[in-house]
Order: sequence, then C-alpha cells, then structure tokens
Amino acid sequence: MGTLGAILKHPVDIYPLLKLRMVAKHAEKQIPPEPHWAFCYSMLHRVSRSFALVIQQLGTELRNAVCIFYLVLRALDTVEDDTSIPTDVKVPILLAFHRHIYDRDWHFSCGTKDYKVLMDQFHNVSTAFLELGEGYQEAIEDITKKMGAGMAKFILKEVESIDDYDEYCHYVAGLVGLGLSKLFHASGLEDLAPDSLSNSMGLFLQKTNIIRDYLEDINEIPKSRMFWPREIWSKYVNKLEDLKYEENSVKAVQCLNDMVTNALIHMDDTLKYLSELRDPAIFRFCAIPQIMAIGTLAMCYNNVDVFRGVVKMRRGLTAQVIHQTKTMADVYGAFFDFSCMLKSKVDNSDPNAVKTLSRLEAAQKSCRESGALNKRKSYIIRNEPIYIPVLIVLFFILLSIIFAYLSANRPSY
Ligand code: D61
Ligand code: MG
Repeated sequence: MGTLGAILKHPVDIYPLLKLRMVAKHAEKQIPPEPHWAFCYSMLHRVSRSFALVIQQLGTELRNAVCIFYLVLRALDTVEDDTSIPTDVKVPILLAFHRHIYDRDWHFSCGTKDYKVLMDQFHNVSTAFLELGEGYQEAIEDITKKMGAGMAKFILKEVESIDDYDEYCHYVAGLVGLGLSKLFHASGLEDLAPDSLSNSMGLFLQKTNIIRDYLEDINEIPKSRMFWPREIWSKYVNKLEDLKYEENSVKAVQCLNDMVTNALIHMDDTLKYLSELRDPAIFRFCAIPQIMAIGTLAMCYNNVDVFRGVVKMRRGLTAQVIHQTKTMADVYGAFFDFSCMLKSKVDNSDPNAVKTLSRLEAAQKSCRESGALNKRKSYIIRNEPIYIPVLIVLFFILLSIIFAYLSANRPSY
C-alpha cells in the first residue's frame, strides 16, 4: 500500500510525517562545513535513516562522538557482513580494525552501495575521529576492539545455543550499549549505567532485527546469514532454512513465537535503563529505537509474513513514535500498548503461550505501577472519530476544485 494509501487509512499520521520531514530538513542544515564532517553526517543519513534522526537531536559534542562511533562500527560491520570476503582476509581485518581507525591512509574496499562509499572514503571518518576528545576516542577504540574480536570468533563458529545467541548479540549490539553509556558519562550528562542494563538495550534491538530479517538473511548471496540459535529452531525443523517453506508454516510460526518470547526477556532491563536517564535529548535518543523494537516484535509475533517478506512498521507510525516520545510516561504507555497488541495475538495452543503471557504481564505490571498510563495518547486504541478521514478527503477535493478553477481562470500574460 503506497504512502498515500497508508495516510488515508491512518490520517493521524499526517502531522507527525510532516513534522518528521521538517526535522530531517533542519538536520540537513546542521551539517558542519568541514568536508570530512560533511561527509560523515551525509553518510550517516545514507546508511542509517532510523538512527540518523535520533543522533541529530543530541547536543553538538555528544552528537559528533556518537556519529563517529556509529560510522566506525558500521564500517566494521560492513566487513563482517560482506559474505564474499574470504575468511583468512576478513578475520585479520576485524581483529585489527581498532588500530586502523587511527590511520588515515588505511583503506579496504568492500560492501555495496552506500556501505561501499563509506569504506572507500573511510579516511574522512578517521580524520573526524582524531578530532574527538581523548575520552571519546578511548571508549570508541575499546568497543571497536572487543566487537571486532567477537565478530571474528563467530565467523568461525555457528550460533548453536541460546548462550551463543546472547554472546553474539552482546558483541554486535550489547557492546554498542556499553559504549554509548561510556560516551554519555564522558559528556558529563549522565551517570555511568550498569553494564547489564546497557547490554540489554543492545540485545533487545539486535534480537528484534534478527527476527524481522530472517528471510533477507537466509536468502543472502553468496552465503546465507544465520543467527537464529539451533537450540530453538531444532525443536521445530531439521534445517533453519526449512522455516521459509509453505508446508512448514505452522511449525515456522511456533518457532517465530519462541524467538519473540526470548527477546521479551530484555524488556525490564530496557525500561530500568531508560527510567534512570536524566538528559531529555539522550533519553529520546535511547527511547525511540526501543519503542520501535517492541512495536516491531508485536507486528512479527504469530505473523507468517515474516517468512514471506520483511515485516516493517509503517512510516506514519514511526513518525508518531518519534513525535510523541518525550517522557518516561510515553515509554510506559507505548510498551503497555504494544504488549496489549502482542497479547491479543497469543493463542493458547502455542507451545510457548504461558511463557509469552507471563513476560508480557510482568512488563505491563511495571508500566501500570509507574502510574503514568492514564496521561498519554495511545498507539493502538483508535480514539479519533471516524468522520475525520472523510473531512480530510473532502478538504483535498475542495482544494483541487479551487486550484482547478483558479488555474482555469488565470489571465494569460
Ligand atoms: C541506546 C541507543 C541506541 C543503541 C543502544 C542504546 C544500544 C545498542 C545499539 C543502539 C545498537 C543496536 C544495533 C541494532 C541494529 N543492528 C545492527 O546494526 C547490526 O550491526 C551491528 C554491528 C554494528 C553496530 C552499528 C551501530 C548501530 C547503532 C548505533 C551505533 C552503531 C552507534 C551509536 C548509536 C547507534 C546489523 O546490521 C544491519 C545492517 O548491516 O544494516 C547486523 O549486521 O547484524
Ligand atoms: Mg553484521
């Protein structure tokens, strides 16, 4: 369904979408004049639309550090993700990448499209990195070293057990959480959060991605990318790729529900991490991706379309989340709403139904006990009266009639 169709179906998206476009336009104006910084910020927008907008709303000093942190790790991940690079070439680069970021002459071409541009002009990122404060450089190098080593380990090792799965997600996302908490602390705006909470922030996002991107990853050319742990999928099928075949749909959806239920483990830590933050811009930067994640999990749960194509939140709802998320009350509200949405899809015949419901009820309990639920707008309970869409349509028809009339009677000079 095109954007126009989606807007007519969800007219409440119009204002947030317009607001989002204005914020994006404003962000573009903030791009620094120096060519290497201009490259970094334009590249940030090209390789990550979702994080680019929330990074842009951070204060200048922290924004530059987080922007470079993102591009350094995205470059490292581009090496990891390029399945055409032979292992004996890839592993040494992953292990030494934390040293390469200091060397403006270092270059390794790989990846496709914008990722390839990032790699080919990576010297711009190194130049900007070397301009960051000492504390920021140390935190970024430390995380890059640990993530490179973790990625190298799993180039040679399959994700078998759930412990392997948590370990892999720690390396590629948990460490990002730990690094961000260090950057927030180095900026003097936040206390240093406990590693366990920072790690959970990353695992909740990464596991949501791994679940949502099942089909894209398993169909990756030349080699499949497989992150679902054998300990879970082997209860439903003999091979991970069997989940995508029509005849295995019932087992596939049960396996999907098992994976979603596993990801829900990290909800409490995520809510605790967010409730400790003090700086409003840092709060929004951390909260918006988490709300997108619980929303995406609610859409993926019990949804066979995950094995048919990519299930994504509609742009209008994304705009609403970005527009409406300002306080912890908004976060409790969103987690409560999307938990209700997920709960409404739990079928008691599902093998994990009891576990799924208990984790949802635990999260809903902490949201209720926050006492923040009543003062907020809901993401799912449609409270706008049905006549609004009709009015908007009429308005547009009127506008086009006036326009047609004016253009018809415009005096020809
Ligand atoms: C607060 C706010 C943002 C947070 C956070 C806490 C904790 C963790 C994260 C963001 C990271 C979440 C990662 C989820 C998306 N997954 C990926 O991008 C995978 O690549 C992981 C390795 C590179 C990590 C790059 C990254 C991502 C977000 C950042 C950041 C660095 C630095 C600062 C802020 C946000 C995925 O990549 C998909 C792709 O290639 O597009 C993969 O390859 O598995
Ligand atoms: Mg990767």
